[in-house]
Amino acid sequence: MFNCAIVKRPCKNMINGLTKAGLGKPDYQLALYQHSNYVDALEQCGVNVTVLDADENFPDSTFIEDAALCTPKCAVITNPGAESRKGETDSVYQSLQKFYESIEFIKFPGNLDAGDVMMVGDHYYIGISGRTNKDGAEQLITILNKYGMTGSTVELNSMLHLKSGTAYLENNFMLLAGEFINKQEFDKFNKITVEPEETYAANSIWVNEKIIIPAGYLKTQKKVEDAGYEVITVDVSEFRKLDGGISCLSLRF
Ligand code: CIR
Repeated sequence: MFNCAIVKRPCKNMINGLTKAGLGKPDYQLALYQHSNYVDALEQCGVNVTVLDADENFPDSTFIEDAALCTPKCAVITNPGAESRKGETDSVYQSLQKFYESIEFIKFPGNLDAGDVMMVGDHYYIGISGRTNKDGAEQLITILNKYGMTGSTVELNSMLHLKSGTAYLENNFMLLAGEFINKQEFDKFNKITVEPEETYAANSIWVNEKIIIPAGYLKTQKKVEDAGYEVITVDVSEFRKLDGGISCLSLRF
């Protein structure tokens, strides 16, 4: 059960965010509109949403998920792998102090984007990616162990983050796309596989028994509904242009 979420409004400078999508620059006004629909969707799931102000110094800062990992026992401020994103953690640290007594930090030479971390109960899968290195993953596993939780690593080949292609939907269901479909680590889950043309829809989230998925991915939506879930869709096309989406836009705890 999540009671809280934190989001950060996109800044005008988001049009200069990091991307490999090749889908053109986001439309800022449309992004703002989509972001407020996203907040509405979280509220429909029963969470209290804190909205942080936009920060023009950090084009990618609306993808707040990467700056911290929120567990039931502690928060972990990350050390984002992209140079332009490292300073995003300051404001996230400040806001998490209101919610957490225990806050830990990933430190140099460890890099970690929390978009690479997937929570499955007390266990956390950590993607080793272009953004998260082994040192960062080892630091996180040591922190998790300190609080009675565990972690293990998953190697990535081509996706940006682990949760670009995976989502744990609770009740043993896992949504999987592309390179993750055949990963043996995930064989013990009931796999809901995403068709190649809908890969982007794997970036979805479970929030209090509802699943928020990007609008326009009808095959995935149907598969998730057939698994017994109520689905809420949100159009996040402008965030997709920056390789981000539904999970990247919030911290949930
Ligand atoms: C980046 O490249 O860092 C951003 N443009 C997108 C981050 C997406 N975050 C995520 O998948 N957790």
